[in-house]
Amino acid sequence: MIELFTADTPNGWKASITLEEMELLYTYRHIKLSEGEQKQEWYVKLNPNGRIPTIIDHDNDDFVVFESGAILIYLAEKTGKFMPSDVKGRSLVIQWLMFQMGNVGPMMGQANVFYRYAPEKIPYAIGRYQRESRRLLEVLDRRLHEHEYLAGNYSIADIANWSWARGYEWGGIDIDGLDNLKRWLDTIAARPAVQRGRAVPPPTDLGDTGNRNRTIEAARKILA
Ligand SMILES: N[C@@H](CCC(=O)N[C@@H](CS)C(=O)NCC(=O)O)C(=O)O
Repeated sequence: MIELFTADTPNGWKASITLEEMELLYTYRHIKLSEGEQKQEWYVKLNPNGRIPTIIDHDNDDFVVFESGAILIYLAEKTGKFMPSDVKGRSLVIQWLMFQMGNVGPMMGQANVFYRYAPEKIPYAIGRYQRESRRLLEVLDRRLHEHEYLAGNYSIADIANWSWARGYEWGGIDIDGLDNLKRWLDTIAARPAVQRGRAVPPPTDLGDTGNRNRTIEAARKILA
């Protein structure tokens, strides 16, 4: 049994969607980010960075994994699913996974911060992160012009990038003209396991509660 520590945010969904896609048995604990639970001593012992997600694999000597990209690779290697084992196929998946970890997540995250959450609107910062996010989504769009998925068959690289790219509107990033990206966003959104994973945990503060002010308030508490 896997135990997942998560919240209703893109990095959390990456883990819950992957667990659902792989049909792994898991339990989850919702870490209340706006209450600072991720910074409590017991949790920082599991995740030195004090962020979600984290997993404990109780079937593998209670092995702990933090950092969402590392969690996805661990689960793919454990199950043999959603990442090929040949050197080139595996490398392709890791390349597109790293593209998300090092680029799409950080830039779109900052677009959210400066466009939505910052009490002070700084046009230079908003413009910088929105332009950079758009450029990264164009990179995905070009890749998806040639390929149905990012790295061969549907893989953990798609799950990771999708979990962030789907939130373009929240960061004020327009995807006009990115038709390959739109097609891929819709195809993945329609997968039942993705829908189940997106519902873990049910939205309470940060996630898509339908109440945008509540999300902004919760995010501001974390950033303070
Ligand atoms: N690189 C980390 C980033 C994790 C991360 O930033 N998680 C956010 C939620 S999406 C978080 O826990 N934020 C709480 C905080 O900043 O205190 C990963 O991919 O696991």
